[in-house]
Amino acid sequence: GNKIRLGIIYGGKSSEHEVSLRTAMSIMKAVDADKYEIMPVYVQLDGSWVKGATLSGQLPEAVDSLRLSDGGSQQPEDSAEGQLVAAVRPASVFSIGQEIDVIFPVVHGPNGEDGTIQGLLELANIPYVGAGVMASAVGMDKWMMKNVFAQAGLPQVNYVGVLRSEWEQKQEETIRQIEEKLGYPCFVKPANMGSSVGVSKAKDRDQLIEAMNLAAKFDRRLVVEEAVKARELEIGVLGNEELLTSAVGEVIAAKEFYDYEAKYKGAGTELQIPAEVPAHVAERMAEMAKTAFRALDGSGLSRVDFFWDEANDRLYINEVNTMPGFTPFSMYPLLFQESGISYSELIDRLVTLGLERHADKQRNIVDAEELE
Ligand code: G1L
Repeated sequence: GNKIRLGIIYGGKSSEHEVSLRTAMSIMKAVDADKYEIMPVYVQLDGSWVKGATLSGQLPEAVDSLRLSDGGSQQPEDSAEGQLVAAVRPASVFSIGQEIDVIFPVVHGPNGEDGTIQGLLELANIPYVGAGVMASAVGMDKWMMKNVFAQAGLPQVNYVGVLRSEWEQKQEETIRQIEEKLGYPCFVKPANMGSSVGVSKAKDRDQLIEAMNLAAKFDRRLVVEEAVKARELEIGVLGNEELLTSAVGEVIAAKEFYDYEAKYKGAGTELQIPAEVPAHVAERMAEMAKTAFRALDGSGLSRVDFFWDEANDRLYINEVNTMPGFTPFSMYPLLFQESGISYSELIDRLVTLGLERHADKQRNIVDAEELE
């Protein structure tokens, strides 16, 4: 039969550009060439888009060959790598949509706010893999995510949301509120960052002020959390309506906390899969992860992160990641590998789930006149 035409949007303006390139490469290599045709769409560091020639069979060998460039022309031309490339506008997904069946978005929104790429794909009516606009946006905003968890009755560590303007205008009052509700040590985080940029731990008032000032450089919405002494456990969720959960993994950080370096450079962290935890902990995690996924209205996949206070057997949900690390060596794919689903099967299933979610959306009446 006909091959599935899979678009991959990768690169992007964000700090995760290189991670995105490596992820896109892994996906391209893993898919079955008899089943898929790949159309690469590279978002350059400056935000401009370049569409590559369709790949079927012969795949690029090196990540560098994915750094498509163009002569600034809108016409297709031969690139240095001998591939046909063309500069395109983000809005040209509207025409790309004619040439592909489903898109795998491996890129954060141009402003680091998620849901933007998904919104573009919604407008273009193109099926895509993973979370929709709302789940992507909420999953990117730690403050909003905590509000959603609270509403769903999920246990989480105490937190305080602070606006940058509040911090700047009412510093003393804010400090008093944080000390009263949380005390020390606590974590201060910008609400919007996918990674751990701008995050720090405060052990006293001076450190809190420093941490707040740092986080306020990255977002106008800040979250302060109680720091609990706990193990960091993670689980994968796969599905749209019917959800599968994976084995449980543990992140063992050698550093003071799971920081940007550790998370992205792999320095000082170790993944333990499966985690050595009692069955009742894994079972509770699976239930809570599905509750969280549904509360956010996730689709396709999510990695759900927890804190487990072993001494008191307390489990707290930390966050849902709708765009988790996704190379074959990342936690999410490794968790499903442990559960018997290989990397390429995972991609197959995600593509199918994206197509199913799109078909389900097509059922909706969007114009009341259609009823008449
Ligand atoms: F499309 C999926 F499956 F939803 C998806 C998209 C993006 C899964 C995982 C990711 N991950 C990334 O894009 C990243 C971790 C490389 C950040 Cl740029």
